Parts: sequence; C-alpha cells; structure tokens
Amino acid sequence: MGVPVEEDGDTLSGFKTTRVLRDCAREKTIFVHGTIADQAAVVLLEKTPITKDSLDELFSGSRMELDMRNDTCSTYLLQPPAHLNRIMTTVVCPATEEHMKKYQSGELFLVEETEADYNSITLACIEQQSFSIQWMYNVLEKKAEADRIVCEDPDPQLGFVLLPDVKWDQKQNDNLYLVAIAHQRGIKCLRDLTPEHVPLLKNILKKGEEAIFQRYGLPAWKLRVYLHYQPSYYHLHVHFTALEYDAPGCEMTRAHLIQNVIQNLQLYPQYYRSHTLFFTLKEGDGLLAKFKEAGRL
Ligand code: M7G
Repeated sequence: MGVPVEEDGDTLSGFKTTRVLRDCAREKTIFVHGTIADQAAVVLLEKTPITKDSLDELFSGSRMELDMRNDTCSTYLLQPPAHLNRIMTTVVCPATEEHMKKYQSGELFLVEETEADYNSITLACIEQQSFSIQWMYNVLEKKAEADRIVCEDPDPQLGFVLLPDVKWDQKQNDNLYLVAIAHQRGIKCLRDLTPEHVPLLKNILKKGEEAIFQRYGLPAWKLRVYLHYQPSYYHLHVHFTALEYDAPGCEMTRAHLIQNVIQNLQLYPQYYRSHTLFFTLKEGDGLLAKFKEAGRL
C-alpha cells in the first residue's frame, strides 16, 4: 500500500531527494527519487491546468509582477491565490527499483514481439518482474478509493469498476482520464484475449461511455478508449481519456483502441495470441534486457 498524502499532513516535509528521475518544462512535471523515513520513494509533481471557471478569480485575485514591456507586448509573472496554484502530487512509497526505472527518462527502443518471443521471453519476465496489482484488487474489493468509483458492474465475468485514474485531478474535462478494472481475474494483458472476452470488452466500453457521459457530459465520440501493450499492471484494465488530450501512453506504439481490439478478435480468434506485436521499451527496462540477451534487438 502506498503512503497517503493527507490534506494538511507533512508526508513530504520529511522527503529527502536522492536524484531527479525526469523533468519536463513543457509538461510542467518533475519526477523525483528520494526517501521518506528511510524508505525509498518516488514523488511525481505536475502543475495542474488552468481551468476556465477559475479565470475570473485568477484575473481579479492575483498579484501581478511586470517582467517586460515592449510596444504592444508585455509579460508578467502572476501570483494567484494559493488554491489556484496547486501541484498534483503522487507519492509511491515504498518504491522499488522497477518504479525508478518506470519514471526515469531514457532511450526508447521499438520491440518486435512474435508469439514465440512472448512465450519464451515476455511471459517469464512479467511473472518475475511486474508491478504489484494489489491496488487493483483493493479497488475491486472496495478497500481503497471506494468513494471515487464512477460506475460498477458487479458481474464476476462481465463486470468492472470505473474510476478516475490517479493521474487525473478531476478539475476539468480537458485532461479527463479514467480507468476501468475488470472483475475477472487472470487476464494479464492483450495477449490473453480471445473471442470469449469480447462480451466483457463490449460491456466495459458501452457502460464506461454511458457513465462518463452521465457524470462528465462527454459523449462517446469525444473519448479515446484503449488498452496498453505492454501495460505496467498485468490485470485487464481499460483506459478512457478525453480525445483531445494528449494523454501519456496514448501513442500508437503502446495504445490499442478497444474498438479495434474487439474487431480483431471477432475476425481472427487467435489475433492477439499469434500476431507479432510492436511496442516501445525504455533503456533499463528488465524486459528490454531480456530481448537484448535473446538477440532480438
Ligand atoms: P498501465 O498501462 O498498466 O500502466 O495502466 P501505466 O501506468 O504505465 O500507464 C495503469 C493505469 O492505472 C495508469 O493509467 C495509472 O496511472 C493508473 N493507476 C496506477 N495506480 C497505482 C493507480 C492507483 O492506485 N489508483 C488509480 N485510480 N489509478 C492508478
């Protein structure tokens, strides 16, 4: 279980920085490795977007500091009221070596994975090295985040829980991001899917879209709904993101649109078992090392 950040708690005041894993000025993010009470931790910091409904208060309630003026152009540094100046903060503690690798920047490699590669390289690697899926079981069993559930279908075969992704602060729909976690256990990833899972995928898509429309007012045609391959967590889950949001992980080397997945399974029952799949892995990734050892890169 991760360490919760209490509203007025001081979880981070005892954080000691070891090193910066990644920072990106454009995304306004910085990921830091350090320790909290001698436990390894990763802290992810991201400045939140400026919401439309905060504009009046932002203009009327901020202190303005003139930076420069030149003809028609002037720039200022605005100091908004504290509640409009938040940083979305995720704390992973205790963090493993795998977490450090996941969040640090590094060179990317395109991997070509045949059915044989999956069986001889990937499968063993994900069984040994993948991230704990305990947080998903906690959600399914209402041991965590129960108050955040947006919709649930409790059916053990077709059911799922839909809730906001940890990356989304829910303050605006522009970066809407939810995740649907299947109740059915034992479906690790895309490679396990067969036509028998089509009703499950269709159910997640239809009911997830309906729930998002009801709660957030975004219709199905404004959503990008997909599975990751490779995912970080090997228990079936589906990503729902706002179509116009350039969500991390929505690139074509990782995201598989659920509508295409359903169609592929209907046309070719063994599609995900037998097709060669392509994806990117980052330098330092354990799976990448195994592909290199096997001479596949
Ligand atoms: P993934 O493709 O397995 O991994 O997706 P990724 O993180 O490499 O994309 C898992 C999704 O679950 C991601 O979008 C995560 O941000 C999200 N997620 C991860 N954790 C640990 C949590 C959590 O504890 N709660 C919620 N609500 N979402 C999480």
